[in-house]
Amino acid sequence: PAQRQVLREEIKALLKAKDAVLVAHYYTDPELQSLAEETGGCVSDSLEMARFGNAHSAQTLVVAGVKFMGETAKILNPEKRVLMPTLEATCSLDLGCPIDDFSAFCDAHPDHTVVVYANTSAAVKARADWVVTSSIAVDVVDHLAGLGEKVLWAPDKYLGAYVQKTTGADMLLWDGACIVHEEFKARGILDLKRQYPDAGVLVHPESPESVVAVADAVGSTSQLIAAAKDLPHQQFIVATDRGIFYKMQQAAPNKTFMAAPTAGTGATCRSCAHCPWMAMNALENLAQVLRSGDQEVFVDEATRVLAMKPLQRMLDFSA
Ligand code: CIZ
Ligand code: SF4
Repeated sequence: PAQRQVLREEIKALLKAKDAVLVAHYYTDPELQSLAEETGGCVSDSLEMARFGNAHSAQTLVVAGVKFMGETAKILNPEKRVLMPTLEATCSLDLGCPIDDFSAFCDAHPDHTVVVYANTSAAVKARADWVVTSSIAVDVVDHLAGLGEKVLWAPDKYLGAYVQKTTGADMLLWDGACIVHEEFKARGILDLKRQYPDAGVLVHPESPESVVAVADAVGSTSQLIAAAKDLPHQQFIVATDRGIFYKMQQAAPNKTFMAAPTAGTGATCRSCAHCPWMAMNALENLAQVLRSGDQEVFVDEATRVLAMKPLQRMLDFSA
């Protein structure tokens, strides 16, 4: 603990010395979330991370999260330096949607408006008409459906199915999934509810439809934190990354939170309610990247200019 404190103090001094601000996702380690809070950075979902980094005056953005979040920061802030604790942290949705296959899919359906989730590479965003996060996916697709547009959606098939069901839009879905949310099981949640009959169930729509069906609230990370505070329940079963418990506990200090059950439990479960890529962010590599300045994010300029358009559309829509 004394050593952690020394490391924290070193990071704080480095952030100041390098004119850098720490932007951390809800799914990162509480150690990083609290450090971002203490140093005037932010802890949030990917939409707010993008907004915060864009508005902040610091010349260096340090993004604790996964690769697409660092790329988004760079696309929006080409003049700033964007560092990540490790460039190795990626996402199964990004990995499952390679640009060549995706581009061919778009070419095959030229009459569709292309809407991609923020959890994609810069190259995939560059091919899209719209970028959305889970907090505004329903609103954007509802808007497009109202204009009579057909939607090609990528990459998360569960979030896509949820948006389709909620809006009634005409949607073609890419076959991708988040390895964390895909593992939650409705049967396990119902079993746990028999033990805690008064518990509310909070579900992120990257989860399978059967899990969404047993929810008391369905929404993005920010929306689930708000629900934890606003719903009358004193206990919650939570179907999203357990990194979120840090902020949920802050929002509702007297309530208790349990991770929703997954199929595989114990040491063999690589992604039980915690993203293995988010988990790559730590105090040690954060300090290291601030000392060395390596692990810098670059996006080639032609891609960046193209990806900027659908991203800006998202920010303008949700402003
Ligand atoms: O699952 C993720 O990576 C999420 C929820 C990202 C985000 O939009 O904050
Ligand atoms: Fe990707 Fe899922 Fe990890 Fe989010 S939690 S970064 S969607 S693998």
